[in-house]
Amino acid sequence: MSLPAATGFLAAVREGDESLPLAALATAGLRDDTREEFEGRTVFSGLVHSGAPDGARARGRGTSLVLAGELYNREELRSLLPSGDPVGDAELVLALFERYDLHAFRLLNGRFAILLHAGPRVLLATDHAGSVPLYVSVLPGRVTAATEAKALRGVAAGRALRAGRAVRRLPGVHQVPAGTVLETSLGSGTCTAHRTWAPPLQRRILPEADAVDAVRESLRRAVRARSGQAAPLVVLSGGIDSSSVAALAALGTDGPIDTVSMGTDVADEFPQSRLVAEHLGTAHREITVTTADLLRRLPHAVWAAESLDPDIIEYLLPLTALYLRLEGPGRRILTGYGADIPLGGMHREDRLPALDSALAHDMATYDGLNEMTPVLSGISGHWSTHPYWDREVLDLLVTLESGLKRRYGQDKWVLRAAMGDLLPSQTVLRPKLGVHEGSGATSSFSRLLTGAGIEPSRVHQAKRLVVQELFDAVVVAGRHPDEVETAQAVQSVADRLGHRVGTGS
Ligand code: IOT
Ligand code: MG
Repeated sequence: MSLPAATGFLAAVREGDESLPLAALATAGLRDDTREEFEGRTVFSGLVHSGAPDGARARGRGTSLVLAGELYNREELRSLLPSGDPVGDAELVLALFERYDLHAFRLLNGRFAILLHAGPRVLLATDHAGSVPLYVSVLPGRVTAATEAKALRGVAAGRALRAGRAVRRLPGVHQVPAGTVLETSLGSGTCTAHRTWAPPLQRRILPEADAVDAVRESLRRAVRARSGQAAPLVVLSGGIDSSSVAALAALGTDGPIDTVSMGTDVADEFPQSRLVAEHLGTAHREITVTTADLLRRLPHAVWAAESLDPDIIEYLLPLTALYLRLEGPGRRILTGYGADIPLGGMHREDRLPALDSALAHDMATYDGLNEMTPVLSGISGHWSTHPYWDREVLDLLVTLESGLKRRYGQDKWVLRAAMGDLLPSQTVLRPKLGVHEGSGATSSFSRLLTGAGIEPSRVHQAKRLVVQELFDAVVVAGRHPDEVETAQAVQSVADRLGHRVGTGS
């Protein structure tokens, strides 16, 4: 099977037998709705699946579990249980729960969101990175959870939860934090958060050669665990992050892997990605999106990511546009996303204290941005996964002392050194260019705003307001992004900002 059993869900546990919500998710795929009774409780699960929905569900005595996503340390986990036991990821987690209770979630390295019902307890769990967003609404006697906030818009307003993050203009809807099990008691609706992972604060000292070997080996495992049976597709910019993923995927696959590179009429990284594709012998494609089409996809990026951060939306916009152009059956897509966070790659100066500060800041603030959400590719039926945010890779990269990241005048040195023999030297030495720069997304969005009369000094503020307006349309009001126009949101923000200037307020 090339995709996880389920890529999204809406699930509900009710005391008694009440009417249940419809799973209105943006994630595309086959749908399966199941309703079961457990000792007076009704458990509903609406899945987006890839052909075998039962692989995403597990049942025990008085317990049940639904899982969107997948695990990457299955073998390790299975070694904890009597042999021959669970097959699918959902069954594996439920078996571990029977042994470790909620501490089972501390063992998992994966990309998942889970609802586990065990008698009067309902547990909601995210992976260490919160990479599959999970939202919940809780009232006494009723817990409803979904992998997309918009799916909970029709649910009766839940109570305020200190343990979760409130979602803009969706009363009672909260996002479960990254690396957390939210334990709710069905009868009273009380909630407790248990942290299962936290970003490491300490730094490790390793000799160069050991650090390089450790990075290569952990990334190799992460790529392998994510590659599936068929040849994976790597979204390739020709930078060191995605080129390393492609190189390791090619190394672990018989026959050529697929790569795809996206560009616009104003900017692309085609020559740089072609160089890597030729070097690795991949089946490579180039997809050009016009700037007008790119900007028209802003509502889709917000719809998929449910993020209010304008910088994040700019990173995700070119990827959204690319995924929407990938036709055919659902593909397993590997990206180089996230490497810059633990390696300080967005940081363009030489001083180590500044690099460490940027890193500490980024590791303390990623939660809730939804930049790694699978819904981005899920709206076109694909499944994306990010090896640099594998739990083991991330732990290693974060903790390496910053002198290994910035060394000999290079950024991300330890990664470049680890991949030196698998890639062209030009690629290994290539300086960072963000996807928002390489596609012209940032500059095109800025020009759209200044063209609507917004002062250059207020462009960033205006971007935030445009994203907010789009969020209100496609998430809060539940409109389809095909029916929402970027130009209209821009005009309305320009009017608001212009008006404020005019009235001097
Ligand atoms: P960037 O690293 O440029 O791109 C992320 C991934 O998107 C790449 O590794 C690659 O797999 C894919 N990609 C980029 N450009 C193309 C292209 N033209 N064609 C095909 N695929 C492409 C922003 C960034 O610079 O992305 N993301 C950073 C930082 C996130 C900041 N977040 C935070 N502080 N919380 C990152 O680490 O990826
Ligand atoms: Mg990158």
